[in-house]
Amino acid sequence: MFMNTIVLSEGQRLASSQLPRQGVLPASITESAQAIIAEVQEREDDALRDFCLKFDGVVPESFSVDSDTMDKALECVDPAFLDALEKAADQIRDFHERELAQSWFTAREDGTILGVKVTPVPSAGIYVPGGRAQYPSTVLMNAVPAKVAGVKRIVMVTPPQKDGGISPYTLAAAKVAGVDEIYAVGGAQAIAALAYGTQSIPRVAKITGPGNAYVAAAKRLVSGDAGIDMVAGPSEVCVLVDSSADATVVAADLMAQAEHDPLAACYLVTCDPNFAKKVQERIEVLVAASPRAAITKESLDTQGVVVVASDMDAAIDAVNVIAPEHLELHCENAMGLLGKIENAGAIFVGPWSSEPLGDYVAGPNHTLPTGGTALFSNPLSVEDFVKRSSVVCYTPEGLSSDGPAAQTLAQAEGLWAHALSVGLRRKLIEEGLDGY
Ligand code: HSO
Ligand code: ZN
Repeated sequence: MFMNTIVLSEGQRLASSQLPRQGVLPASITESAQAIIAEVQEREDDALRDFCLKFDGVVPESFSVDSDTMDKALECVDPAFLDALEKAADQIRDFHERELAQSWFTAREDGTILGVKVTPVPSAGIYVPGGRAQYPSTVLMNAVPAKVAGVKRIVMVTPPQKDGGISPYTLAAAKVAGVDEIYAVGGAQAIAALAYGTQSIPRVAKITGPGNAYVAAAKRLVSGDAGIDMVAGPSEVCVLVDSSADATVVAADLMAQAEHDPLAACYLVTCDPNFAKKVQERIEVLVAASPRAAITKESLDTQGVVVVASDMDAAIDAVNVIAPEHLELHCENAMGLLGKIENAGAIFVGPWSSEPLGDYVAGPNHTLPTGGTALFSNPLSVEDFVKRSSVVCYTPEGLSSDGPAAQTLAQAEGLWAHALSVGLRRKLIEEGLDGY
C-alpha cells in the first residue's frame, strides 16, 4: 500500500495530466438528477416523499423540524461537544466578520456620486450531507458566514436518518449557528426543493454546501435559477516538506485527509525520496490503529501521489500545478515561502499548523476549491451571501462633462435612443431647466 511516485528530472515540470484528478460528473448522474428535479418541480411534496422512501428508506412525518426538537438536541449532546461547537462558532464568526464588505460611495469634484451598495441575499439554503460525511463543522462553516452577511432566512436540508429524524450533532450545530428552518430531505430532490420551492419548503435565493455526485449535479443544473457556491469534489491535501519535516507528523496529516473518502487525494512533495519512504513506514504503523483504515488505505493507494523534485523551486512549481485544496508547508522559514505559492485553497504555514485545526476551529472556511480549481476560485466566504449593486448619481455638471463622450459612443454603436437619453438632458441643462 502506498502512493504512486512521480520523479521529476532536473528542469522537468509536473503536468496536471499526471495527477489522478477526479473528472467531470458522469452524464448518467446528471440525467438522473435532471429527472429528479423535473419530478419535484411538477409534484412538489409528493415527489419529495417518493424520493425519500426510495433513497433514504423512510418518509419523515413532516419535512420540517420543529424548534422543540432543536432544543432537545442541545440537551442530549455532550456538554464538551457543545463547548467545542461554541468556541468554533465564535472563531469562525470572528474571522468572517473581517470579510464583510461595506457599501462605499465616492463623490467627484462635479458632485457626481458613484459607489457600491452591498445587500445580503434574502435567503440561503445549506445542504448538509448524511451518511459517511456527517459533519456538524460543515453546518457552522456555511451558516455562520450567511449570518454574518445578514441573511434573514437560513434554511438547512439534510437527509433523514433511518428513524426519519436528524442527528442531534447536526441539529445542535444548526442551533448554535442560528439556522432558522430545518427540513429532513436530502439528495438531488432537496436541491430541487430549495431552488424551486414545494408546498412545505419555500424556495431560497442561494444554495451552498457539499454533497454526493447527485447533489453536485443538481446544484449545477439549478444554477441560474438559484445561486450556488462551488461544486466541491473529494477533499485534498498537499504537504510540501524540506529536511526539517517530521515524518510521523506528515504521515498523520496525509492520513487525516485520506480518511475522508476513498477518492480523497493526498500529495507529498519532497526533494528527498528517502523521506517519502519514512512517511510510508509511519503510515503503515499508524493506519493499523485507525478505525478508518480501509478508507485511508484505498485513498492513499488509488489517489495518493509523491512528487520527488530536483530542488525546492521545482517542488514549489509542482505545488502550484497541483493547486491543492489544502497546502501544508513543513519547511524552515515556511512563512518566507508564502510569496511563491500561487494556487492553494488554504495554506497551513509551519509545523504547528495542522490542517484539521482549519477544518474545525481556526476560523477560515473549510469549504475550499478542489480538483485544481484553486487556480481561479476562492474559499466560501461572506461574499457568497451578498450581492453588490453599483450606484450612479449624476449632477447636471457631471452630465455636461460626461454626456458628449456617451453620445459619441452611442452613435458609434448605432443606438439612437441612447444618444437621445443623454442629449435631451444636456439640452434641458443648456436651457436652464436643470431642476428636473
Ligand atoms: N477537510 C474537509 C472538511 C472537514 N474535515 C470537515 C473534517 N470535518 C474539507 O475541507
Ligand atoms: Zn477534514
